[in-house]
Amino acid sequence: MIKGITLVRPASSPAVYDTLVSFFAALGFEDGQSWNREGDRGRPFLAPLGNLEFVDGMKQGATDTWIEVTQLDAVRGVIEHWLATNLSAAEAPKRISETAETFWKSRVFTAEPVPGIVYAFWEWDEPLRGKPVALAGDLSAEGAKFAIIVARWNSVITDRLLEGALDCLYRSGARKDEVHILRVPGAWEIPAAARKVAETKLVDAVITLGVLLRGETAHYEAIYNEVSRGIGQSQQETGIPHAFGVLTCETLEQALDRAGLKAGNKGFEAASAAIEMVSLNRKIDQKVASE
Ligand code: DLZ
Repeated sequence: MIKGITLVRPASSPAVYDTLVSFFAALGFEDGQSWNREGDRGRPFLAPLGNLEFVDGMKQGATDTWIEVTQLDAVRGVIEHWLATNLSAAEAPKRISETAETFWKSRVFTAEPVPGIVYAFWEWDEPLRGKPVALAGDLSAEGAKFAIIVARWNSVITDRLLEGALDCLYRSGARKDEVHILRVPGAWEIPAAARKVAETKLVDAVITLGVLLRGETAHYEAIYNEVSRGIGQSQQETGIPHAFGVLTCETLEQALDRAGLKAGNKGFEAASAAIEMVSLNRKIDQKVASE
């Protein structure tokens, strides 16, 4: 059974390798397993979908790497920022083309992070192309403001959850000065802080991070019920999305697994849910305004 396609692109020098890695890392690709062996190294960037396409009779374009995205304009913003950071003010604009319409109902632009290495970024005009359109949030955090409430109790875990949440937010385009981190003593204090910050309406979403360990927490059920109820209630009564990143685990080892070891990073997942809800809220507002 076919499982996936890997296009291997040898870099012409270590500097070119570093530049391309920096460029793709800025775009928010999922990281694959990097490798480094006696001078050889590799860094995979994963996409949820890939295909190999043969063409006949089509003019040779500027690139053979076409990266399909959602939110083309937001991706363009990330690339313009990367170019402005890594190249001179005179050179940066030359490395990105205008966004143009294609003949297959999409828009495209090209970017050239290294001279001669060009990538095309494109987006369908109508992503679902005729299928029933559901309103769904995107994973772009551009222009959104977030508060992260993180418990200090079990900080060896909650620090990793925080790291995961920040990784997700920044990779999705959130600006550092629009992400506010609030520390509270323990999970018990999360709902009150979440509500206080949500009531200000100065943030678009709140991300709650904490860890309750059953083995070490007296009245575990009572605390957990109150924390989850409080966070849910704050979300419903303020209308600000609250992502739930409070782990409930039997042991420290289990919690570590969920904070970046073996079972993903629940902080990253909570941040991703928050981003999606902010985007969905905006789309609902736009739809209401346009009808
Ligand atoms: C007291 C306590 C206990 C026993 N266990 C935890 C825990 O596993 N996770 C957590 O975040 N906080 C715990 N706390 C602290 C309470 O959440 C709270 O901070 C204190 O009771 C002070 O109100």
